[in-house]
Amino acid sequence: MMVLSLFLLLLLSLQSHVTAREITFPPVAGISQHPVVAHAGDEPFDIGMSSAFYGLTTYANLPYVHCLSPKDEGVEKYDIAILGAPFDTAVTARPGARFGPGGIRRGSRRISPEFSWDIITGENVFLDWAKIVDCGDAPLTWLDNTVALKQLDTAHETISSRPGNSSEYSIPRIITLGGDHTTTLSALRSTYKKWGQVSVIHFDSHLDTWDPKVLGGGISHYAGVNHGTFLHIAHEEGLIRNTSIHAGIRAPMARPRGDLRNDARCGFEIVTARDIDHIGVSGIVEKLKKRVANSLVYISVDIDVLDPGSAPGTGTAEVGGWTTRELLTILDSLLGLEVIGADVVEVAPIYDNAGETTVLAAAEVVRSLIGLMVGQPVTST
Ligand SMILES: [Mn+2]
Repeated sequence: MMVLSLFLLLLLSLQSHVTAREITFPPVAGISQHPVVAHAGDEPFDIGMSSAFYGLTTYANLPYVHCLSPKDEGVEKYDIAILGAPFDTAVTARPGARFGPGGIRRGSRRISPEFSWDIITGENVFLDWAKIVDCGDAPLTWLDNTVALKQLDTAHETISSRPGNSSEYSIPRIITLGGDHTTTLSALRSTYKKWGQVSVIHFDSHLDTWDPKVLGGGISHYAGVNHGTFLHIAHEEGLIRNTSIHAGIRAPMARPRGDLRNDARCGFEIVTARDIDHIGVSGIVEKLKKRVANSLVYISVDIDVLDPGSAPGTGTAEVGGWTTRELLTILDSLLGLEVIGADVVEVAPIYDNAGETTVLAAAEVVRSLIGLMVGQPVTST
């Protein structure tokens, strides 16, 4: 009897211990803009502070701001804006990147700005000087690519025309979540209006400087504007400097001499995917930094720069690419460049796997890009 009583007492004490732990749920991950107080037992606790998995999905649980409002009144200021570009009707292989912005946000679901100190860089990019917000997606038609790009041009101009929140930036920076790679053309048109010509660091397995006559077949002007020609067009429009560079190239070409000659004419040098086997990550970083030195930089990351083993969820996958770790190290090592715009494109979640390998990688790439914007020495603007 005595033994049984002691056992019951022990059970009761365990029960009350569990209940007490539930009541005093520790305030960790997650930023709560609108704290919801609930009761577990007798004590109230803030649901928002107990989990990153609540509310509507923004990139990294950042606050949503209606940056695309036609009015200035009532729109919160920001320094770095995340903008989705759900567009995939200018691809040459598999479609699906219109769902990229939603996929990358889903891949970032676990990221909580308050719980993001990075042991590698020693920084929490979200809690530095910059106010970072998610502007949602630009409204883009899927029936007319010319109109869709004009809509995206307008979205970029609207977002970058508002005053920055801090005194560090007079012009807010935008990180675009693609969308197929054609969406970068709108971003470059917008950066040209604000900053003039920029050098592009283009992470991709493909050149994307193809002449529209080669990739598009010269069928029509409309057909020639696509995700494999946008850098050719950016060059023709005078948006980019001739000190640009590709990184991770390995895809097949139509006419090696012609394609490469045209690529050089568009202002690009090439770092191939296999260069990493010869000169390593540090050799690649050195090449990239040297090429764009002393100029403003736009960084475009086509997720197909990664090997399909690291990022299967993309439209035109090419084997023999870099790992996620290699790409993140290269990106983080570019600290010090003046990055005035960036994007992560060609994420097509339909081809991703159950472990969401691609969208998790894309979410981390976005975090590295934010790090370059937050950590860079601000000089001209
Ligand atoms: Mn591309």
